[in-house]
Amino acid sequence: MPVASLLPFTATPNRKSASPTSFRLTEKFILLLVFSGFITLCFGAIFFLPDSSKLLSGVFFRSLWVQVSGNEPQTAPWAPQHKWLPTAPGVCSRCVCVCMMQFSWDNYKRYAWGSNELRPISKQGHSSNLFGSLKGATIVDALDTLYIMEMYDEFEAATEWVESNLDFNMNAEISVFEVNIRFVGGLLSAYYLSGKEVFRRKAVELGEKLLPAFKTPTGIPWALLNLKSGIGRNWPWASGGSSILAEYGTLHLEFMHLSELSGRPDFAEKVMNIRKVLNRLDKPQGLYPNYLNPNSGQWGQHHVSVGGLGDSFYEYLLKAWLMSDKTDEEGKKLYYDALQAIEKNLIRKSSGGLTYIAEWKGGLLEHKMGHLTCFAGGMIALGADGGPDDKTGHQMELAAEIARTCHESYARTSMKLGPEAFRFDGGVEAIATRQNEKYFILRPEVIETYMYMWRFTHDPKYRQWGWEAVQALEKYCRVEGGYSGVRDVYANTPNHDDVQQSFYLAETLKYLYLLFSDDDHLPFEHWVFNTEAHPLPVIKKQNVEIANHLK
Ligand code: DMJ
Repeated sequence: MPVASLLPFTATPNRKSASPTSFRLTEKFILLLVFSGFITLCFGAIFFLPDSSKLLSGVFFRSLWVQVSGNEPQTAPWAPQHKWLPTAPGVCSRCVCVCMMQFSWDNYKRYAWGSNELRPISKQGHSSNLFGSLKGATIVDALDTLYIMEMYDEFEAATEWVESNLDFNMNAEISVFEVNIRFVGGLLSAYYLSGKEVFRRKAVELGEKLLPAFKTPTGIPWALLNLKSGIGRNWPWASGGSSILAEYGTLHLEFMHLSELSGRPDFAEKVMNIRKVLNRLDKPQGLYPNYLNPNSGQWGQHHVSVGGLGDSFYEYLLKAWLMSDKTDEEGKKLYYDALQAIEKNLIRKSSGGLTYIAEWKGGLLEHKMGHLTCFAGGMIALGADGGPDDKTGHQMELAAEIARTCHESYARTSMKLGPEAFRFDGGVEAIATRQNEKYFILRPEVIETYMYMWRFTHDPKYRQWGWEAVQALEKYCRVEGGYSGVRDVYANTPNHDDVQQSFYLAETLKYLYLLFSDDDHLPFEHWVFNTEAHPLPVIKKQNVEIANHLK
């Protein structure tokens, strides 16, 4: 409706009795009134709307944006000493995380909808060979983050895409591990959070497609699987045709839930058999080598790591116990025994007082810690109060020391973002020395540890460190078309890798959001996060007892 038609009759230009001047004044005055009324209404709406809707409104959104990113120096100059701390009045840190999610999502939607990931510089879709011709990794990985952040319109659009486009009937060779943690995990969480049947159905359908991977003489699954033919194989680079510990050891949580949701015991049987095979083997110094041959059931090369190739195996032992409502005693024992061996053989303190987790190669230590290894601070904190011999205090200290070391790996770079790996030899501490270890690809592990440490200690430094990461992400990773990794965190200006990883939306932004949220947001008594940060509910003891009773 044109504004003129809203004006009272006295102000219309056709009224002859009014002098031209008085007429112009009256019209201006009324226009001004209408306009200011409109503005007042908008602001009113912003304050009366629920928090999440406020965030998504352009007005609120932009001012936060300027505070965080400092991309408009003329209005709010960003400087390291700037006091935009999470606790500062007027700054809602978790709102900023929603803004970041909105920006990542909108750009993915605009330039790469349906592709696995976004290339934010070239503004097009991207896919790695981990997913074969499977599509939509970012959509499935982001579903629960959208839901948790109350971005319901976006969640609906993602749900529609899953309903109409997510298809597993294709001649595609995929990574069993990656598809399990991102797709099966993402669908399961979306189901448990929203109750939408489509997610349960798709998760079970995809789980069934993964079952042929277990057709090996030992039942230790292949790393790669053709979804159509059901033929599997291992990565050609893996020691003597071995399967990888962090891959076959990171199926447990999702497969237990697939059995729960489908009533089919075979999912659970497959992952319980992995434990049986491992239990039969000798472990050098109580450690688990990263390579295991699925044909012979023997270890490959003796390389042990709590980072890449090993990491989430340990995480899933602990979480299997927690997710079973602490009934899985075997998972518990395996975790605490493994942690004891890790402490004895891999954990060291540098001369500068930084605790780190080294890697072990045939009995020799490599004094290097990966960004991936930094998740261990969170894991150790999560398991600290369940272990034998009342080691809670000791394990919390260890977790805090690892968090501090990982923070140092960020603090000692120009960009205040951590390198892929950092070393404690050759006169350096917590610094990457090799060019090919200086990159940052939007990984979550350090923020994940801050989130766990915050929940367990409420020490404000963890939120402070998380906020530093937010500022660094805004300053160096945010580009016009989304967020990108950087090739060298020690450089002064970013050289972008042009990939917005799906785990940035699934994990990094979710953990940041949870770091700045209250503890009753996905409380740990009820939820366990899979290794891609997809929350899965604890399977309550009484439900299991009822189910057993009904058999
Ligand atoms: C994620 O896909 C998962 O966290 C996995 O366990 C290891 N690495 C990436 C993110 O860095």
